[in-house]
Amino acid sequence: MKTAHQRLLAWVAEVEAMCQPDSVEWIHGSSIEYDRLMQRMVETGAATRLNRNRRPNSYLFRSDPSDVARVENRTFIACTSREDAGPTNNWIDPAELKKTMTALYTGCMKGRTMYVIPFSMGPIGSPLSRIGVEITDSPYVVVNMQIMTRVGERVLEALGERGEFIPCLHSVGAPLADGQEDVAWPCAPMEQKYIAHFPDENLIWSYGSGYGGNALLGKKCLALRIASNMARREGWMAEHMLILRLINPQGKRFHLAAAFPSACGKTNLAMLQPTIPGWRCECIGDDIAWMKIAADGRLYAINPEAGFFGVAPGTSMKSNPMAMRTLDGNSIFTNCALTDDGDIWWEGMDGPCDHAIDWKGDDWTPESGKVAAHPNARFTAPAAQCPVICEDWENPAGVPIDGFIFGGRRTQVVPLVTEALDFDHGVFMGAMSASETTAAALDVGQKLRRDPFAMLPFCGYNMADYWAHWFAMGDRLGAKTPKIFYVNWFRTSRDGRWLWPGFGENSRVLKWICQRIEGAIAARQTPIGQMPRDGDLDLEGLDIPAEDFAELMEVDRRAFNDDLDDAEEYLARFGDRVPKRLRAQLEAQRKRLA
Ligand code: SAT
Ligand code: MN
Repeated sequence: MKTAHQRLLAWVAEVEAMCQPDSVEWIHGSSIEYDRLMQRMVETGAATRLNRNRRPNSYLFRSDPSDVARVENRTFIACTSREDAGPTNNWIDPAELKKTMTALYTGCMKGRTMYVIPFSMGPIGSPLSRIGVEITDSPYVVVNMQIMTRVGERVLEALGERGEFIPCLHSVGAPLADGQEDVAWPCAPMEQKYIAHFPDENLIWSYGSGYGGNALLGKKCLALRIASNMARREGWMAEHMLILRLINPQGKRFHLAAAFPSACGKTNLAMLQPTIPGWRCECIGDDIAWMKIAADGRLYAINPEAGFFGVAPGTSMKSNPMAMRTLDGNSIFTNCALTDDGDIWWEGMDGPCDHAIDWKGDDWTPESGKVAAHPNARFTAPAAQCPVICEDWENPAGVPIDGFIFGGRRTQVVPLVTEALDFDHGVFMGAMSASETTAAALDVGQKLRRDPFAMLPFCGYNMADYWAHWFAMGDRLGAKTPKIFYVNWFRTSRDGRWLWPGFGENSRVLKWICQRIEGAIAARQTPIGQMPRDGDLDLEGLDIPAEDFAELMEVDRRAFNDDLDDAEEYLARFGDRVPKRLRAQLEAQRKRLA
């Protein structure tokens, strides 16, 4: 591989000496190389090629049943002082963690190939982009990185001889003894898994897991945990947000960035098909936004990724037709079911399935009494294949953000849509966000948890300092701060029915949001923020009983007051690092609710 980058070459040599792979391969980023890797994995049994007539150039992988999602309890922020990681992150002293992990890494790639993947987060050449180099012994990681990021020679070219890169070391943690046969999905036991971040030196070390955000290190590890640290130091923002462009019937464009926790519908919203006449929606990103203030004083966002790593179950022509069409080919499926005609299937996909091989490789029928696809089964697909991808999705300058949306999965209490009274109040809304947990993380149980800005598992430093950073960005943006909204698509009635149809119908809420951004419409002030006046939300053609709609928009003062008590307790965990402005917002909300 042609690079004269001495620091990179030295790091690769150092890792090779420590991990002792059988061979080293640099990833060039060509399709021939991709096909060759896939072919090899089909031969070893790690991958299944899907029926070419149904889904060309697509493959299915089954993970080890113990390695199916991010492991938050094994994810560490190893900065010098524990306080800088804050109470929401797991902390280990960096020297100690390096010692532990060096022992694990020593000889860990025996019997395997070590791949070196130069990758760019963001369009190559954008001032907002950052370069990383992932070393991994997992060919599955390589092919996923090839879809999720821009990889290979063009990245090395951009890096030059002295460019900055973020070293990302990954191993599945399963060395092979001489002659030992490999398994389809090698990984290490839970107590040996470490997803480690060293923010003081922009370094990522991951060991023991081959799945998703634990292993595709450009995504959560670099683009969120490390980037959030860099963004704070350098005055920009790295957020767990989708980015979309809405176009109203007059052709006016609005750019919205929305933060929801994992598996709460970011991909669906990012590819939404508006049900209201004349409105169009285009996708820019479905998971991560990097945002910077440009010369005109406004906030511009890029999607640092090049693909979608989306939750498969529940994705259908009804819930997300644009995602389904994105998956027509050139895609990777993990832990989905394999149908008799060599295609994939999952719960919630259009049409039933009578027989399949389930995600564990076992025979499955609807009578089996278990799911065919794992709840956190994923698809990996190139963003460029999305039929509604925005023409500006790779614009190096990004798109100007008009509004932020926060939200989560709340079956109770939180109404359909609220607008913050001002930017500070919006930061309060974001900071106090809570959501019912999903299958995206393996070890968090099923409960309601606070997930500030949907960044709980992804903020690479003290969350209280992160809130302060939001206030600081607001101050710098001044009159050009995006408006802030809070939505909840998931509220149910007292008898357990969904109160809102969701999916494409969410365009009705987005329309109101755009009208508010334009200043085209007034709103009704409530103790928790601005809400649509009667008749302002476009419900034409929807058949929602008036009582249901009233329940959907209900602001239960008692419940919100109780929530503030809980919020105060939550804030106490952060001690005096909590920004005074956040506490002031809490007090103001209490007064309004009184
Ligand atoms: O596995 S990932 O972390 O990439 C997906 C998610 O949990 O959002
Ligand atoms: Mn995510």
